[in-house]
Amino acid sequence: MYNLILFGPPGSGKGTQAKIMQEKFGLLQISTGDLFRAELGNQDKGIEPTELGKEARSYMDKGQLVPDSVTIRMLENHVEKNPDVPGYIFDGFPRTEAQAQALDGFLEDRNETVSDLIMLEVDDEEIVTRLLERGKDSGRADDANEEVIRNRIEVYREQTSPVYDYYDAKELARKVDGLGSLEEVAARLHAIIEPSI
Ligand code: B4P
Repeated sequence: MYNLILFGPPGSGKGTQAKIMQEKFGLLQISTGDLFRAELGNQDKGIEPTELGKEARSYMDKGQLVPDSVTIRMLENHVEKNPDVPGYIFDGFPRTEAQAQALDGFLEDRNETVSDLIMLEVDDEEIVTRLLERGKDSGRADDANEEVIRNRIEVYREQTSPVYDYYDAKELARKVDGLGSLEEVAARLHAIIEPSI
């Protein structure tokens, strides 16, 4: 079982690259952001939000993190529903040290471990440019204005970046340049993970 944490600031290309890796290697992408968005409903299509979605929205729209207890439970449920895969790509999870400890404990109970954490490095101005561009047609409130995007970057620096140090202390963390074309970034990532799958 190969368990990859794809890490990095918002807009660094985690979701984009996880989809490419899922296609190429058969690993299952689990994006906590996508799982939350699936709970938010869709007003235009008359789809009501779930109770979880209502709670998540109040945090997501401001660029804040959804509380750990909600996020961890949702992640575990999703892994348990999808057991027959060669491994997982955790995309956007863990985002706090408490989530990292919960993931380690959860995997340990299944006699598994995190295999690698790879951080995509992208500077703040590139992040803002990418997310404002995506916000033009994504319909995502958290991509729609620069203030919320900069808050997400701040939350990443304060609450999420310690997760890198947590796995670095276990000698599982490494960094990859996230700038360049999708293909260039993908080639850098695949060179690291291919020998381990
Ligand atoms: P996410 O859905 O994880 O949002 P994200 O960080 O913006 O996604 P990602 O980083 O994957 O986007 P990508 O770079 O691929 O989270 C949203 C919110 O959900 C959080 O703010 C939080 O409120 C909540 N949440 C999620 N997980 C949580 C957790 N574990 N705990 C608590 N709360 C949680 O794409 C960005 C754009 O860049 C795209 O338009 C893409 O096309 C473009 N792009 C990608 N690669 C590029 C490249 N090489 N060059 C140019 N553009 C590129």
